[in-house]
Amino acid sequence: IGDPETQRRRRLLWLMDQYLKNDVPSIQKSIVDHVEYTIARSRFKFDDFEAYKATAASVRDRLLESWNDNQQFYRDSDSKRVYYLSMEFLMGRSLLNSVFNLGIKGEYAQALSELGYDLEVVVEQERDAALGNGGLGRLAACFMDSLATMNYSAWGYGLRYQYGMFRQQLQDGYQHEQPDYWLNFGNPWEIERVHVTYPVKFYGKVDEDWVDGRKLIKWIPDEEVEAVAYDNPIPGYKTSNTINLRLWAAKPSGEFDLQSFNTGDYVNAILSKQRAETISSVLYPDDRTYQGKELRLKQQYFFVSATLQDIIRRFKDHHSSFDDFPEKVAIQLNDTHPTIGVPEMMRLLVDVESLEWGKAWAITTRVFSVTIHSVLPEMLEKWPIELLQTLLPRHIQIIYKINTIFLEEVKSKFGNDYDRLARMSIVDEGEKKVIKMASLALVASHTINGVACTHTEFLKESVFKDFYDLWPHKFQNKTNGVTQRRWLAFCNPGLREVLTKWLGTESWITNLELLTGLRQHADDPSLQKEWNLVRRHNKARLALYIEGISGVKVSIDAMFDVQVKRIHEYKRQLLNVLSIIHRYDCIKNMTPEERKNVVPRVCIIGGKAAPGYEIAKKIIKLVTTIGERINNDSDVGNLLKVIFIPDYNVSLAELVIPASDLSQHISTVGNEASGTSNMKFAMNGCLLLAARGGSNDEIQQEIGDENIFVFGAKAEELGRLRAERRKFNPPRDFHRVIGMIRSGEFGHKEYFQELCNTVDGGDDFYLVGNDFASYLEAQAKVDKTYVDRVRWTKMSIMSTAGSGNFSSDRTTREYAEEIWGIQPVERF
Ligand code: 4GP
Repeated sequence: IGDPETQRRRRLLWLMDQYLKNDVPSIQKSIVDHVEYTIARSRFKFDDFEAYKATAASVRDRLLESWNDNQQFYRDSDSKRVYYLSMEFLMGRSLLNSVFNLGIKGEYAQALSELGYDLEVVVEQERDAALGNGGLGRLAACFMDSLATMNYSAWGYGLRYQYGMFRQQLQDGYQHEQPDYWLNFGNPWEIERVHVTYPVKFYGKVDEDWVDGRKLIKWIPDEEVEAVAYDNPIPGYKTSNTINLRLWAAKPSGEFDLQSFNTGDYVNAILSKQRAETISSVLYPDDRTYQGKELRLKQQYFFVSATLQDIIRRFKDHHSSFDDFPEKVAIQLNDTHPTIGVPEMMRLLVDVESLEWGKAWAITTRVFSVTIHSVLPEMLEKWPIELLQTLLPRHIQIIYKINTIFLEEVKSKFGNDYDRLARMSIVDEGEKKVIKMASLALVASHTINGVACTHTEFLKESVFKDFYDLWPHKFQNKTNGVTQRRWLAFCNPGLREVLTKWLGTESWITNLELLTGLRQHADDPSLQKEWNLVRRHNKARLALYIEGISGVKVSIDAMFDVQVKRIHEYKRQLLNVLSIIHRYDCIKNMTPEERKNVVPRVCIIGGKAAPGYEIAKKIIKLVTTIGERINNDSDVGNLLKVIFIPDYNVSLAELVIPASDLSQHISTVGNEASGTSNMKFAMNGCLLLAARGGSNDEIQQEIGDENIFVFGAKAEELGRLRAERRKFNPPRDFHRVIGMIRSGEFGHKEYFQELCNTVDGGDDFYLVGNDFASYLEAQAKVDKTYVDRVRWTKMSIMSTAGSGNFSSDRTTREYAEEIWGIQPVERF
């Protein structure tokens, strides 16, 4: 009955109804179907990896439905969207996160178990999507989860690197980098959009032409590649809002074929086309250091050009005039990496869409905002003008024009203050002319934010002071946060149960502030008992893992003392290692009777060093070297173990964080913009040993001075201590420990000299010697507290209770309300 169209729709709805049920038999059927029809294995015989692939495909089916409906809903409602542009997304694994968010974890576990598979084993088959270095990339991933969960209309944009973050292997205790072939066995979570492609052009020259009294500028590029979209559905927790992360891959373009293929050198012509793919092939593994490599700039431009063409195309589907563009589009730049998008936006609006410059600029500056994640001015990107001129000849013209108009504005406010003009100019006219990308981002953005209170204050008072004087209204703080779904509810199921029981609700999973409700129970012996049971269980899991990778048996009665993060001098893993050596030395010099009072510790360190960062690599070797010695010293036994966990990544973090008693966030004061792992540890009831600065300060405020171990120099002392560091004489213990390394006590005498020089002999830039005494004092306090189990447990509960503010739900809500001007839009 009904017209053919109605009949067709009815049929489709009926079919759909048959398809995506979430009861156990339907799930089993869909898994087995995928075994048979997607991966072409026999349903009677498939291994755990194949079970993973089939399960992932089955979960993806379920994601796609709401994802498709969602995109349709966004289109129809035409509400304002935020586009989050990031060169890095450190997503980790998707399977467990997806079934949890969709509320079907129990069903999948049962479905698999009845088929003879264990969900816990199956999820371990998944390779991490490691398209990021560290904090910045993981923050972007947490934001995606929060934006989806809170029903924001949001898209992420990034690059689909074929090689993600390198895999770290240890050979004889030295770091070796192995390529991360993460796409080798296929990525079941992505959808290749063969029809969503854009040309991206490079090099060539700019021609001018006069048509009807109007100057027409024409960029004649001589290289073209194609950007192909790969979509990754991101489900929110308990909502139908499934947002999109669109990653671009570079492919050879079909254009320009004639010329190259007429040369007669057919094979070379093909090979040169194939090189197009290198643009998106590899993630640069140097976090926080700017390298100035041409390929990196190509990646940046490739990324933003495809993204902006896509955004504009989507806008034009519904709108005929650009006047509404800022009402419909907000673009967030995750650090300065996508800043070349500013001149690209101007080029698209002026050269392609024929808007007048002033109008295009008014639109651009209402759309862009930027987050800064760094502290040191030398980390800010600067691109040589020559390079830009060759690679993007039209863009450099646009940058010059932006700069000229901008400097006029500065002059009109501050007069001919040439020093100020030179400092603020986007073009640095020094010996080697460069473009300062941060300045360009600041000029074009309506809002600039730092990532923790002290960091934002620092930006205003120091690196960007001139800009702050000019535009104080542009600066905002947005303290980072992390998603409590992945980082608490899913990775720590034991604690999740306890929290839900004692808070009387599961709502903390979307409203983390509710954790404060734990405070009133912190002294309750039965909560303390349940708390510690969960913690011991988590520690036992980690102990098993450690034994598996190192053969070292660790006691779960010992304190698990953890420092996991990228290896950097400013993060001061060396301070930790020196104190471990000091601890070892003390134990060695004790009588057996005295040793009875030592609090046993397992010191766990993990993290990758950038491949060219020699000092960081030496730090890793020092950890493994002293580990070798200490772990095999029978005088020491269980009193001290030192473990280096290789290839630290998101999945390992999910194992390590819930099992940690103490975690170290000890970057030199004023050098860590924010820090986010401290939030994850605190949430999971781990106590923090923290230097001042960044988000440590805010965590301390929330959880209370008495529940955290803070040490070291204060922010206001930094300048003086640095200036006077060559005169500073570190304590005796410091010299003794350095002396032990230098004299070859642990072997590799020559190899470690250079590392010792970085903190000993005058130039201790990161103030390791200065903070050593105060750090040891804090460590002694940690030991003393650990033996008082009731007190320690209370502090642990109070850490969780005080973490409510550090959810990325709170952070993204602040961005949405105060920067992007968008509201949640829920589809029912
Ligand atoms: C990091 C900062 O070093 C860290 O303090 C901050 O928590 C994180 O960004 C997120 O805001 N920066 C990077 C980077 O990872 O590559 O610059």
